[in-house]
Amino acid sequence: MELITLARVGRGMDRLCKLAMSRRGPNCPRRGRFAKVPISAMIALAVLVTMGADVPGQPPGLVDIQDSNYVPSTLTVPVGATVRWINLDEETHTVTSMTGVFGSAGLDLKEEYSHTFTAPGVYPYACDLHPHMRGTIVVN
Ligand SMILES: [Cu+2]
Repeated sequence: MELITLARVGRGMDRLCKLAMSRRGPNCPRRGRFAKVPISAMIALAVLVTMGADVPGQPPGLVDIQDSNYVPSTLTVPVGATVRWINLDEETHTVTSMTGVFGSAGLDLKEEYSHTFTAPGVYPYACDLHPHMRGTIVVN
């Protein structure tokens, strides 16, 4: 994910400020006053800006495989989304559709598997090696 510098956030605030000035007159704080804005507020804004960034083809779905669980166990994504699973366990796991729609090989630590969901539906899956491990992708 793209890191946004505080300078860039500052420029964004300037832009907002100019917008406000054009409507209400010149009671906008000068740039120097942004130095008094708590750094946590700046970071929160940076996170919001990052989340709002529309990146075409950006995979909206990520499932961690952690402590023999799929996290989150149910993930809802839009049609066309690519879901990426990452194994964070030292143990080998698979991502295996229970309806034969998709399936990974054995994933070792830090290995990944991705699948793009092109049709709406409910897609249950499990681990071939640990059948009690269950997850569901909901596509709508
Ligand atoms: Cu497993």
